[in-house]
Amino acid sequence: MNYPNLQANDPELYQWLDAEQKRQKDGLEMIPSENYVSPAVLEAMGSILTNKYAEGYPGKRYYGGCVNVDEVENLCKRRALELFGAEGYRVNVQPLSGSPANLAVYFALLNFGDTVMSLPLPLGGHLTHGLPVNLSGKAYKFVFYALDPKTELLDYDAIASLAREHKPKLILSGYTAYSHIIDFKKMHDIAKEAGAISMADTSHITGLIAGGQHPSPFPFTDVVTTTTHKTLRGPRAAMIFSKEEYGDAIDKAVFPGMQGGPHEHAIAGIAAALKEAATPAFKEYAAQIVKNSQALATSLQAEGLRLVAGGSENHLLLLDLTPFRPGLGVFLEKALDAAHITANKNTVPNESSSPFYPSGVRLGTPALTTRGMKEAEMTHIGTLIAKIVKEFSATELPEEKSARPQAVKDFVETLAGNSVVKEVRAEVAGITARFPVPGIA
Ligand code: DSN
Repeated sequence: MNYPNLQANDPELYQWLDAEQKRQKDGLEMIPSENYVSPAVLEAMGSILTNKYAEGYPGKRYYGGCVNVDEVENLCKRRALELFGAEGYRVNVQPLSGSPANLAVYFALLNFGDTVMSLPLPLGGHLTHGLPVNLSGKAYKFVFYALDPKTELLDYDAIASLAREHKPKLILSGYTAYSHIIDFKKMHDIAKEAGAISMADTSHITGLIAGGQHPSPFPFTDVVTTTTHKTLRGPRAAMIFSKEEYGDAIDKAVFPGMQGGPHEHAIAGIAAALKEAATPAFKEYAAQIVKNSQALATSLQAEGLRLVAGGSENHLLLLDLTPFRPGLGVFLEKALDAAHITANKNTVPNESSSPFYPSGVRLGTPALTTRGMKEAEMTHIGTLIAKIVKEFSATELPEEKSARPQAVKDFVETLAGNSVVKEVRAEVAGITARFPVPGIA
């Protein structure tokens, strides 16, 4: 039991933390953007630093009593620059999360209406990479590049020619559902040729970069943003690295442009995670994430399932269920959930259904690797996922849009009594019992 005070004083709230703790322990966490932080990161996040206001930056605050948080924030920044060998860069560790970090960069370096190039969300981009309903898509003119329709990989020649045509002010790389290596140097060179700022949102793969498992965007990319809670295994927060010439504008955009007081407890959590990420053990962890992802891909493919772009070179893979039924992703997410495997529905390239009822499921290995699972477990888990896919592969998404929510509800109700779900859930319990979660007693 990790929350004795809540348990004693607020049982109404405690019950949900307790239930969530059990869910995180008893299930296979396979959302590629999730992870389990260390007890040290949890301590920092739950620390008394949450009591402190510190608007401003170290040495230039708008509040008294910042002597200690100044040291925490400076330590965090030093560790961040050292970990990535980011010489000539400045880092801002105050963004509250990834979306505000990206918006702060645009706010700092662009005028409203300026042209930006990115990969759209349905192909693996992000909300803040220009989705029309997101502030990014409303405030700036996004021109989208696509993936090569045959290989489902980035087509650098096509991106370069689009950049020549549109002359954007900023070109964005870094994705949320791309399972292969990104050539950040090529993306930077394309930007420079077009007279654009190069920006990489490395959120998903920052831990792999730190661990030497993915080429780095340093020391050439103009601006690098990242969340800290994915493969980096830190708290829910973000950082912006920028070449010195952009540093003042970015600092001003974060505070006072977009945010007030920074979350110094989260900054302490980032500092703790960065120390861990600099160890040889973290390098091994990053290498194992990739080996596990490849073992999982091999297992799923051996079961006859289709992976977008033919597999995985990083921490994630995208299962395309279109060959069974368009729109099957939503049902599969629910069925996996019932079997205690947590993943998320996702669009696939050339999606033939819709973003809310997509045809894919995104899977990842960072959290399972944190628990110590290796290739043998991934191979086994691949067969379990395939069992679920095959059991439900004929599930039809109604043509009629208004009938879809009820169809999903009805489907979920059938899951508790399904024998394949029960069988897979029992096997999942056998696996999770052998691999404790750090920080969960
Ligand atoms: N929502 C995150 C993800 O799951 O990929 C990206 O910010």
